[in-house]
Amino acid sequence: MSVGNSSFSRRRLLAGGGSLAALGALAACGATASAPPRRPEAPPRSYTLTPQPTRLDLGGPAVQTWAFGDTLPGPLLRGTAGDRMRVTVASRLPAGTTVHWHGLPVVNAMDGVPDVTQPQIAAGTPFTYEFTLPDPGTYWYHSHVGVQRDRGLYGPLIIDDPHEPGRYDVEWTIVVDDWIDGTGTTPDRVLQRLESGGMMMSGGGMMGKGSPVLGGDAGDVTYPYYLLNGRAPAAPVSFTAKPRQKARIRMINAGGDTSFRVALGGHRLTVTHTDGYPVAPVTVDTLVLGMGERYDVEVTLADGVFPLVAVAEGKTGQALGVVRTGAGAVPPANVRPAELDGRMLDYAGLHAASGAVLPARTPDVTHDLVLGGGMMPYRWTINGRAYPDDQPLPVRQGQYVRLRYRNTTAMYHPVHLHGHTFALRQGNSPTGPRKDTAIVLPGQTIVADFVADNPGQWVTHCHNAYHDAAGMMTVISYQA
Ligand SMILES: [Cu+2]
Repeated sequence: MSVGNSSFSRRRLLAGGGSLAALGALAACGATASAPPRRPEAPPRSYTLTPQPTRLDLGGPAVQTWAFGDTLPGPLLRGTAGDRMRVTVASRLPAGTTVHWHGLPVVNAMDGVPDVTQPQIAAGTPFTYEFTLPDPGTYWYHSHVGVQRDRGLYGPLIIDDPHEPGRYDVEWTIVVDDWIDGTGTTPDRVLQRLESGGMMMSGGGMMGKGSPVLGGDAGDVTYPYYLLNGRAPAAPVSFTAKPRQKARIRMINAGGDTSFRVALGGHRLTVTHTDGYPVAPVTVDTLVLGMGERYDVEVTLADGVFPLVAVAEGKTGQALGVVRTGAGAVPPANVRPAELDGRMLDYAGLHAASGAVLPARTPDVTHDLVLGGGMMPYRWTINGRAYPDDQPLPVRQGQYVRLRYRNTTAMYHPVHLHGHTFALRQGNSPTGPRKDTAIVLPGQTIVADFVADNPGQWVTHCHNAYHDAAGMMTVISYQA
């Protein structure tokens, strides 16, 4: 496992020419150039999260796991852009933990990465995160220690737009997940088996059937359950509205090793945002949500009962929710709406909305991140190195930075950048979508541009929980 013990690594603090003095200066850098004006009149939105061992009913299966409190997903954290948010993490876990605010460009010391931005939080020693909510959108939070987030340690975080035009009548947030914890094993034991080469012998076969959409292997782990808002398809969550109402559906993939193909039976999906940021609206039948990615879609609801399906792409099984605007029976757990095989969203069809375009510049610095490694041995690398034996990539404040993620492996990787939102550059298009997580298919290179406007030590890593834990992570290191 790449994540160390609970001691705070001085090496990380000092990595890449940074200094303790520079860390001290970070407080002054809290409001980055892109941060909205604070609303000093508003008191901080205060929450307490309690990571703890608990028993959860998943709608049929009951499991012993770790979660924030006793709900899955964890509590919704919500505020308006410009608000301060204060979250006290009071752990009851038998292991150290941290919380990462996925997609939010918070001050570096609040980013929740063990050994990089803070020591792990121990039971009995609460830690308070406080930050300004930057851009509006759909975000989420999760543990950043080892494979803890492949237990139940995740939840949604929504930032409202003070200028939201309110074009929809109802709003639903769905969090999809692959589930194995408490079903006779734990994510830590799954990782141990992968690292000992023993996953091949586990029941059901390891690789599943594969996925043309994902370029081959669909994952390393076979999961017994797929969940939508913490429920197995035998007991799905219902979303109720009236016919002809406009719904905004916010989708978050909290999965450890599974991308989901999402569709709503009887409806098309108008995609309005990805990873928090607006896109030029595009209407599709289905989309694939990689681990860590988010999409917001708008739907004008028909009259009846409709399955909201998230198929485990390239695997066997699905998560299910039910949209209800009229009378009718709950769809069967294995329902397969035809929209799953209709027009699918792809990155080439996504363009940043006019106000969200990151103007292209000649990069001041370009870094190549070669994604390598594989199953035997179970080791995943960036530029040939497995974290924490990585080589940090230097940047300087104010630079226009280009990251080129090149996938030389036989498996896809959803890569995630902390502390910044990049523009995905495609060919000569100047309007690539703004994202913080993007799938890199086998053999593919993606180009992610960002402005270095948030000083600190920021990790970038594969959002497959097992690849991340087996080394596919490095640090974007601001130089003093
Ligand atoms: Cu990966």
